[in-house]
Amino acid sequence: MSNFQLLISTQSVQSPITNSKRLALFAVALSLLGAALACEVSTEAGTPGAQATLDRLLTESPKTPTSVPLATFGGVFLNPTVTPSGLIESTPRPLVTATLTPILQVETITPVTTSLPRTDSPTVTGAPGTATPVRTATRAPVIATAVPLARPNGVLLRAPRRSATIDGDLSEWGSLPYAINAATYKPENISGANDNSATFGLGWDVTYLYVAVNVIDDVYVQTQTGNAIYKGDSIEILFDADLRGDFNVNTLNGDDVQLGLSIGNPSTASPAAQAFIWYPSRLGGAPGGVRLAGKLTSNGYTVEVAIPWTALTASGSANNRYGFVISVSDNDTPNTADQQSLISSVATRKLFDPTSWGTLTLDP
Ligand SMILES: [Ca+2]
Ligand SMILES: [Ca+2]
Ligand SMILES: [Ca+2]
Repeated sequence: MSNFQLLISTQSVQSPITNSKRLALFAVALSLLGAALACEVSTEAGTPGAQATLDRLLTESPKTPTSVPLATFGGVFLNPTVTPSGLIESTPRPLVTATLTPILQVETITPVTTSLPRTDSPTVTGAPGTATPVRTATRAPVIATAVPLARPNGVLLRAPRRSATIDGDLSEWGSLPYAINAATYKPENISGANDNSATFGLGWDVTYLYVAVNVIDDVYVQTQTGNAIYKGDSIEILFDADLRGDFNVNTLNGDDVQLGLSIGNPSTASPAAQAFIWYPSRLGGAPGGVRLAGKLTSNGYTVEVAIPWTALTASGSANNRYGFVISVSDNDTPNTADQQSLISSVATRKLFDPTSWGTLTLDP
């Protein structure tokens, strides 16, 4: 056996080695020694190979971690590394290397769009003013029929639709509604109501205008005929057939009639009862168709007459209106012809001015 020299010295290690490492190196040396002895025993040339292995082990450049077998130590994998001095040094390697990447939880707050409370602008309303009234055209109502006319003289005389028995008896007339008591000629000759006053009533049908007169007269005198009957006790009617057309005409024309009525001498019929038209001249004289009667009474006399509308240049229709005045002449001097006074249904009566007359209407 040749010289065998195991040089294991801690002084040969330049860097400090821990005790555990020394134990490991020592175990490795023992195994190498065993191998050398085995080689020495079996072959002469075995010693240089062991020494070379040991030298190589001690001087070889550090292995890469992957070329060094891993060994466990205390349940911890050792990752042996070779230090620059040639010593193998293990450093514990953790089983799990957790790399905790901090997670930034960025809360993304999505802005919630919420509707703001609605703010309604106050509605501008007009000041509580007063509405301007809208002017609308208002047409005057159209009157289909003419406005009824009435002259402003006396009351409106109404003739009901009726007939009469022309006999001088006024009993069928009842109370006569209208008065004749306005002195229109020589009022100084009128001593009172018993001297000359009267009441009268009217009626009409399609043929006649009916008139009933009750005269209060203290002395009945009538000796005249024709156009002179107005000089005895008698009746006069002024009739305007065209009231509308002549409403403002103050002179006589063709439709204005002056008609006289005399009962004559009712006891002897001499003179006889008669009618006479003075105006218009074309109609002058005794009108045809007049029915006339009268009676003496205890305080005067009666006159009952039916006058044809034709004698009045008019016609009988409901609501017709005419100018109308009735008057009474008085003569109290027997056997004379004298108009001593005149009373009328309207005080305004003037023979030649129709606008001074009253108004007659024919009731339906
Ligand atoms: Ca009669
Ligand atoms: Ca008289
Ligand atoms: Ca008389």
